[in-house]
Amino acid sequence: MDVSLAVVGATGAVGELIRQVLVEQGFRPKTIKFLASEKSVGKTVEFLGKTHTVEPINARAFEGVKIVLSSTPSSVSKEFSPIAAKAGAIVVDNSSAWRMDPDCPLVVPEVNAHELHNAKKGIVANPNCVAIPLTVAVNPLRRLAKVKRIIVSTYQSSSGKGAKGLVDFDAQLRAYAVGGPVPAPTAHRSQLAGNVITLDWTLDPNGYTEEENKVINETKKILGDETIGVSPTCVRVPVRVAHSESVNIEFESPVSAADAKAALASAPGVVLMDEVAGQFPQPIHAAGTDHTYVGRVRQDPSNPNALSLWVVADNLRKGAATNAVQCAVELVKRGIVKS
Ligand code: 11C
Repeated sequence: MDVSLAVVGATGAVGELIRQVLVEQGFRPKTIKFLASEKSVGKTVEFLGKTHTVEPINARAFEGVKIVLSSTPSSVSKEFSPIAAKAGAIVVDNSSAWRMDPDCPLVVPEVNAHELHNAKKGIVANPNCVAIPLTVAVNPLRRLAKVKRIIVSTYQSSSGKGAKGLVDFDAQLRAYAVGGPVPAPTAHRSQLAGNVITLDWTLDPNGYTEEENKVINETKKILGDETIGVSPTCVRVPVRVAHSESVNIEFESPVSAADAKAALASAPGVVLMDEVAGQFPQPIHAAGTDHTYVGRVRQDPSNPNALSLWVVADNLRKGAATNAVQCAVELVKRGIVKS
């Protein structure tokens, strides 16, 4: 992978993991630079045995860079991703700023890598961490029958709020564990220790949270099918890392659980954990890995055309950093980015 890279938002939870995943995936860039907001400029990070000083995000920093892996708040991305693209780079952008822009593909490589060829603005959007494993799990089933509707309830970990979510949750857990007064939440919208929160995101005018609306819109865009109904309920649960999803898929015609399991067993990115009695995916399996674990595949007793399943993936890895690095690898493999 003889291309020059920049990692933007290099000191955030996802930025740190992008650096780690690049190494794990054997990505050996020609050059690499690490950029971050003013408060992190001057810090140092290690990459492949070399120490790099974190540089500020500005137009000059993108000169000669071919791929930018960016994980910043949307406001930063709106300003700097077009600047990086104008300087000649393709930006793989983990924020939600560009996801629904028709000129920016929203890519999960196992599902729609071909869309990488359509980055008209030089920006590839990295999807939401619920939509990524959901589409990895649903896509292989689409060759069995057309998907009509997906009902998904999520069990999302604290780290969806980034490092600040974990700081908040850990402080609450420590107090909760010894029966002490639990400190007021600082990142989550309510106490998470010993609790679940369904309004841990901004509520949009349609009565769904911002997170739920992302799941609706992004799932349709990634699957390339606006006709699929998506009905989500997003919930934060007291887990540090890895999001779980209870998924009910209604097809246009009957699909057996056996056929679904066979399709999932050979699907890219999927680990089917449903073959041994009593085995089922859990966040403790998924955390720290790049797989989408699928289990509890079963017929819906109320609808012969529907199946239920349980999906778990590391939200910081497959739900963010790993997916972005996989996009970068595909950009090079497909010759979209050349050294
Ligand atoms: C959460 N999924 O768990 C969110 C975080 O669309 O990139 C990621 C938000 C996004 O809170």
